Amino acid sequence: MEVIIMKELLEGNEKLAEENRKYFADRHILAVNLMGAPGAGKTTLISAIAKELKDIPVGVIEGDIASSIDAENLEKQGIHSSQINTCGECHLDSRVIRDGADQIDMRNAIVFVENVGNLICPAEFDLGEHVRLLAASVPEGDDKPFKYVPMFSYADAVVLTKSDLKEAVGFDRENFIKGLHAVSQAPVFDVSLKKGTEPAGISAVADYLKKKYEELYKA
Ligand SMILES: Nc1nc2c(ncn2[C@@H]2O[C@H](COP(=O)(O)OP(=O)(O)O)[C@@H](O)[C@H]2O)c(=O)[nH]1
Ligand SMILES: [Mg+2]
Repeated sequence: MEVIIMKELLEGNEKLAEENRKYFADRHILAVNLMGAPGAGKTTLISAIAKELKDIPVGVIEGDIASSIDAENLEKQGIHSSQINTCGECHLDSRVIRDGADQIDMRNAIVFVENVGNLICPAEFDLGEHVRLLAASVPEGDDKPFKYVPMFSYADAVVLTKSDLKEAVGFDRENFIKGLHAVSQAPVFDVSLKKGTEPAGISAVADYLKKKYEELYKA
C-alpha cells in the first residue's frame, strides 16, 4: 500500500474543503468525517457500518500520525481504503483528503475519513465532508461533553461506542446527555461492537447515513 504523507500545515484549507465538496458531489459520494479519541472504536465502527450498508459501497480514507495498520485491516475485509500519515500532525487537512479520495477512486459510495484520534484538533478543520460523526466511547467517561465542548458541538451525530461497558465503568448516560445538550442537539446512537458478541445498535447508525446519502443523491 502506498501511504500518502501529509507534508505541511495547510494554507487555504477552507477553499480546498469547498473543492472537495464539489469533487464528492460530482462522484455522488457522501463524505463522513469520523472523529474520536484513540481507541474509541472508530475503525471497528466503520467496518460494522460497511457490513450493514449492503446496497451502498463504503470506502475509507484513514488518517494516522504513523503506520498503515487500520487501512490494511479494512482492505483485508474488502473495504477499499487509503492511508494518510500526518507525520505527527494531530488532524487531517483538505489537501490530503483529496489525495486519499483519488487513491480509492470511488463513486456512488459513502466514504469515511477516519480522522487522527483526539478530541481537539480535528474540530478546527473542515475537510469538505457532509457529515461529522463523533465516536465517544463509554470508558472515556460521561463527563467528556463538558470538557471537550468544541468537538461535541462540532459533531452532527454522536455514536456512544462500547455501550456494553456501561455497567462495568459506572457510566452515567444521563450526565453525558446533559453535557451534550448544553452545547448540541446532535442525535446519539448507543452501539456495542464487542468482539465475539452480537452487534447492537449499528443499524440505526447505518440508516442515519443512508438517509443522508439519499437526501443528497436520490431526491
Ligand atoms: N467492549 C468493546 N470493545 C470494543 C467495541 N468497539 C471496539 N472495541 C475494541 O476497542 C479497541 C479499539 O478499537 P478501534 O476500532 O481500533 O478504535 P480506534 O482507535 O478508534 O479506531 C479494539 O480492541 C476493539 O475491539 C465495543 O463496542 N465494545
Ligand atoms: Mg482506528
